[in-house]
Amino acid sequence: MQVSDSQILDGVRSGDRKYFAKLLSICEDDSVRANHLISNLEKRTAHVIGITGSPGVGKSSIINAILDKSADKKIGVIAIDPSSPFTGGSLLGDRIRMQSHATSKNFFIRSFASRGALGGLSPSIFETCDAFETFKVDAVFIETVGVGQSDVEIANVADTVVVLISPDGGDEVQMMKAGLMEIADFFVINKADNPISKGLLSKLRNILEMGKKDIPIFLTNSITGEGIENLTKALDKRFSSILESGLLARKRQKRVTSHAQSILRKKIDDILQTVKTDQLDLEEIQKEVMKKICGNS
Ligand SMILES: Nc1nc2c(ncn2[C@@H]2O[C@H](COP(=O)(O)OP(=O)(O)O)[C@@H](O)[C@H]2O)c(=O)[nH]1
Ligand SMILES: [Mg+2]
Repeated sequence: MQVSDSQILDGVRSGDRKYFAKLLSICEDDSVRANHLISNLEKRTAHVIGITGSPGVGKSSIINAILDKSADKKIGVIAIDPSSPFTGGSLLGDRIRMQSHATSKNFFIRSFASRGALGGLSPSIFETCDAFETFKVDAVFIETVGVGQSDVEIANVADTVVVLISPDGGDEVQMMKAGLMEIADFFVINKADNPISKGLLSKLRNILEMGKKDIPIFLTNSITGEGIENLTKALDKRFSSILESGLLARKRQKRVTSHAQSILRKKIDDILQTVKTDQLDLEEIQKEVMKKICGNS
């Protein structure tokens, strides 16, 4: 069904989910049109929260548990699925995990492939966040893939980064990448039902004491919901405080640059896809790449 820009604008303004879903699809397929539509809509600042950590740590489950306790809020969820570089297909596991909320009137769950561009976040994540703000949600949760670049780059789009670790992932504290320490605003030890979590907590405390930042640690059980209310209260409190202190405004300013970078990266990636690299003459390949990047002038 072809939907005109004015139909989408009117639909989103009147709070119609159907038209908002259309706007989210446009964010994925056509960033120029998405940005045009978004710029014509009123926005309300939402707390953008990145949830990161290794696969299996409980990222989808914790978002699910937070939604369970947030019936009074309007929330958007963006799940970045691992995608196959060959087919571009994405796994739908996360969507299934959150399915119990998928039909709820106040929650919007969107999962899309990371599309494995040249590292970096897909521009559509920025646009999807902006779109959620035009639909006046209170918060947007972004679940990262849990491996590689998007883990650390989530700090370029989120206002608050929550790093999850769990006791069943081996010695996660030891293995934890330095980058994750730097971007974490909150640490969550999930699967607190596992007795090893207490030891993990003291290990993490020791490590954090040596660092510069004072990062709070939460213990949660995403299955029973234990510890989730503590976490959601702390997230709300942080949102008010970064709004007031001006930190949020500074983060959003930086985000504009990251968004522009992601658009440029995608453009270059698209150009490179069209260059035939199966020919052996490196000089020819180089010339062709430069011609495409610099244009025909
Ligand atoms: N025992 C226990 N299992 C959990 C908890 N949170 C998640 N899980 C389980 O851990 C597995 C991975 O969870 P998932 O949310 O898919 O992890 P993700 O890959 O980080 O999104 C699933 O089988 C969950 O049921 C928890 O707090 N306690
Ligand atoms: Mg998941």
